[in-house]
Amino acid sequence: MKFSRILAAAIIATTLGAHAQSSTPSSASAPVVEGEVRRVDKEQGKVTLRHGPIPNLGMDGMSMVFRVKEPKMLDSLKDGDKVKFTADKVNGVFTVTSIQVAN
Ligand SMILES: [Cu+2]
Repeated sequence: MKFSRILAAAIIATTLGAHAQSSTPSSASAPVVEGEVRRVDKEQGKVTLRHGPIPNLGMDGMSMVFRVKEPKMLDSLKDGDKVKFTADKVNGVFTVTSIQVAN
């Protein structure tokens, strides 16, 4: 009984968290991070970025693949672009929530 109540609370918390993320402007909730585009995958809606530290995700600098919140965000990106972006964990997936070229 106790376990199922904890589980229910966790599910509710997760749902509320997802709601808060989607209704809050990303620029207000996540710090802007500098990065460089390594690879754009429009079919999969993904981008590989070499990025600096991302404090809200507890990450140091590295190269990794992100999902993008909107596929059209990839249209203005190409390999080698210097970018400024915000990232968050959306439904358990590291996701770029905003991005702009900073050349
Ligand atoms: Cu990373």
